[in-house]
Amino acid sequence: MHSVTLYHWEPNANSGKPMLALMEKGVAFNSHYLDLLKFDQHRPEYLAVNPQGTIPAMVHGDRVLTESTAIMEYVDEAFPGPKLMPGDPRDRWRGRLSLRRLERRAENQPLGLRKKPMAVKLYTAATPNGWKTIEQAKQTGPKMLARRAAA
Ligand SMILES: N[C@@H](CCC(=O)N[C@@H](CS)C(=O)NCC(=O)O)C(=O)O
Repeated sequence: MHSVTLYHWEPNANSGKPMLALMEKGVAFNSHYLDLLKFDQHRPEYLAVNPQGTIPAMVHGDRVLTESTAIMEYVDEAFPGPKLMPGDPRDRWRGRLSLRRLERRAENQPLGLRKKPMAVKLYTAATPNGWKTIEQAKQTGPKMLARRAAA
């Protein structure tokens, strides 16, 4: 079977989605961590994988897949293991609706290969005082993630 490599950050909404799908299916994968706050996603090695400079991206054999929801659907169909989507069409609709809502919330955050990693924008929205600079985010971001992981 072809090997699977997942390029991801912390298991937040976008990176966590394909991670969960792979783990639920029992698919072994190589984990390639990119630190958004260090702009790893802008490095030429990664842009050669995904020129959009966003994560997650998954490489399966010679195929590069992007877009977290589409990756989940691919994982569900391409690998054996428990079905991730329910059999009943109404339940599938409900599942797709939840994912679409999640995507819309993420899409409302401006994307930013360009100047600021999206993580900074997201956490700016999520923290009471907001992060005004990338430096601030770098200082408090890892602590916030550690707190979240410990919770
Ligand atoms: N719609 C895409 C969004 C991917 C995305 O924007 N990911 C963020 C991290 S959660 C990112 O890579 N941001 C990098 C940046 O903005 O520089 C998906 O669902 O995969």
